[in-house]
Amino acid sequence: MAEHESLEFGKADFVLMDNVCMEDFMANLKLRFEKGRIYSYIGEVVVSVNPYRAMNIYGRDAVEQYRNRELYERPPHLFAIADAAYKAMKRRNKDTCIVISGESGAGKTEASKYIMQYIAAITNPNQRAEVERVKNMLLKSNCVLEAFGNAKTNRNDNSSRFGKYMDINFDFKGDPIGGHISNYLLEKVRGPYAQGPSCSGALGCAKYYTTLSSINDGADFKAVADAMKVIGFTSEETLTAYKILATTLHLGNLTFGVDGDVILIQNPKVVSVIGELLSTPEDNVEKALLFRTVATGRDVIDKQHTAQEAGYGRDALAKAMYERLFCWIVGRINDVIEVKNYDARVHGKNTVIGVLDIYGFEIFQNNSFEQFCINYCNEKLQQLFIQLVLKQEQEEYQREGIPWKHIDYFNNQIIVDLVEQQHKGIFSVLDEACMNVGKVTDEVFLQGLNGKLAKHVHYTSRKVGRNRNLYSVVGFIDKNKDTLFQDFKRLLYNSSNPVFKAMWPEGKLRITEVTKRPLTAATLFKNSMISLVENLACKEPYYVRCIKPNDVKSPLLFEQERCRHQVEYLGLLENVRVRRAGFAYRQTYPRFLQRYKMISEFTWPNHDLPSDREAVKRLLQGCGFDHDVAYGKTKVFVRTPRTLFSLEAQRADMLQRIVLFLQKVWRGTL
Ligand code: AOV
Ligand code: MG
Repeated sequence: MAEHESLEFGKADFVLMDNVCMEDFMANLKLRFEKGRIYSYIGEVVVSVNPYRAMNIYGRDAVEQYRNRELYERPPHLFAIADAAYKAMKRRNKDTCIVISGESGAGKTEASKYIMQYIAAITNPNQRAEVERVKNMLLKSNCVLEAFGNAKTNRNDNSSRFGKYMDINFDFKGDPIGGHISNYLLEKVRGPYAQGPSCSGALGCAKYYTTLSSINDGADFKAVADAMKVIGFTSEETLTAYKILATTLHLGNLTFGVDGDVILIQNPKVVSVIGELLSTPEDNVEKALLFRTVATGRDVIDKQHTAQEAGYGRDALAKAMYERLFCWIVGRINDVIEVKNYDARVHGKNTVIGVLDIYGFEIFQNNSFEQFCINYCNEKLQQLFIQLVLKQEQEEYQREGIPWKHIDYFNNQIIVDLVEQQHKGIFSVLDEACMNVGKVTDEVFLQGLNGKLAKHVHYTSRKVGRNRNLYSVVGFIDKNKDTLFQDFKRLLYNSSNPVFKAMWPEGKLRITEVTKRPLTAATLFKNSMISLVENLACKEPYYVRCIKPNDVKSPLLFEQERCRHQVEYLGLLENVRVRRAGFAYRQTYPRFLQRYKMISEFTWPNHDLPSDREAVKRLLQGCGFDHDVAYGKTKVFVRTPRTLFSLEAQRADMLQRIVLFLQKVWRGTL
């Protein structure tokens, strides 16, 4: 129950809804959005609706209002959740994490920045130089990652094309001493290449051009250049980074043709520009684009591409260079922000707050491999969410010595298994199909799925049913193989620019030495998701669920259907139910008294009972609410929201009477 908020703004916490149903949930969400209240709670989960306008709620004064306060004392805010995560870490020595989810454009990245900003604002009161350095690095790293990893899409002008998980390490004083970034670079395919190789040329060009032009924008460009310098990139490295972006741009312009039996490049000038950018002879670039070196027994021969293969190779090269650049930048940032010289024996435990800014669930008209991966990731996070929320509840009840009753919920594990299970899951079937020699088609893969999964209750082939997410297998095989011809790796390794050489060490291998099949995109993604979830599962989680109110970036429009859909797949209603199945509200005894002591003669203005626990008991018995509460060791638990409303109403009533009384005293009329 948030203080200073009246019902004029709707219910600040959805747990306090009279009726848990979609209609009421949506009405409340809409009302709050229209009243400019973009944040709400479901217990300790923040629900955020993108305001699409500058809000004056993130300044220094706001920071001070949330600093060191309890969640329910102030109106819902990201700062409150950041503070809760920070307090848990500092007071209880817990590693915590903040998981931000929602679809493209819902406000995840902005939220993660406000959270970082808050943490930066409340730490290092003594202005220690080393801590300031680390903070500066962490904030600067964001600027660089955005410059290279974000682009304009039709859904978001500043869309992250990567999932990001950032750990911030704190020393025993609670000051940041370093960090680590993991990137989940999937969104490279969310943009230009999602449409398939055939039309990626032009689109890819536009997309990369936006990336480039956005960081070439005067001030921005300078900020990025400065940030790169601070992080320690040499000017040669920075220049090479730009050269890579430029190369991907030019690759997008390349077209192939055939003359009789011979394949050729239709715009050879582009090749010479690329040669220059890559510090490689033009002829080598041309050869790598048109031929493929293959080993047949002991012989090594140059096999000419078809125009289609060449186009595929060109797109794969652009993607791979961009991806490698991004991973390399992340690696370099990690080198400088990594915690150094921390001796736990001297300094005590080093604790962590992780911030996850990941791509949200998405279903389009036509869904392919990318949506499948993104949605698998979200199913997995949803599963973790349900498990942890329940687990947290359960643990709290145990800690407080309150009996716990089991809650039934939809166990998402079955969906997760359908995708990732060894030998039987969709990813396994896909990998198996990709291992086959000869021409493997998407159709063969589909048959494989039908063979193995026909009986699975959550798998259907070709049938459109309600509540089913439909994916098209077209492109799965190619996207999963994600092959970059060896010739390109050797080309880049043999560049006279040492930065390229360092980025592509595997280009050192000669054709006859390459035997190992690289891991498929699905396997890499699955492995990274499994390790992400393991990492999150051992931390105390806090959640921000972001909602995008409309598709036109309007601050005024709340598109009911659009929002309802998001509330549905984020499982927010289920979240409210889980939260209410136990106790809707809990508070420590002293805080509870602080808020409600005026409503009982036993506790106002002070009580003389042996403990705050006894005093709260007396107060609630006096009001007739004893049956609806449980008394834990340190907290009182209130089962139904109605009881809380009633307490709130009595409190408001009493406060008013006190005010009237004081006014009378003041005017001397008493
Ligand atoms: P995303 O991270 O969730 O999308 P962003 O955080 O980039 O979305 O937000 C998209 C845009 O919405 C921003 O550029 C802002 O214009 C606006 N916005 C979001 N949150 C706020 C806020 N709190 N106050 C004001 N404006 C806001 V993606 O990265 O596309 O999944 O891939
Ligand atoms: Mg983003």
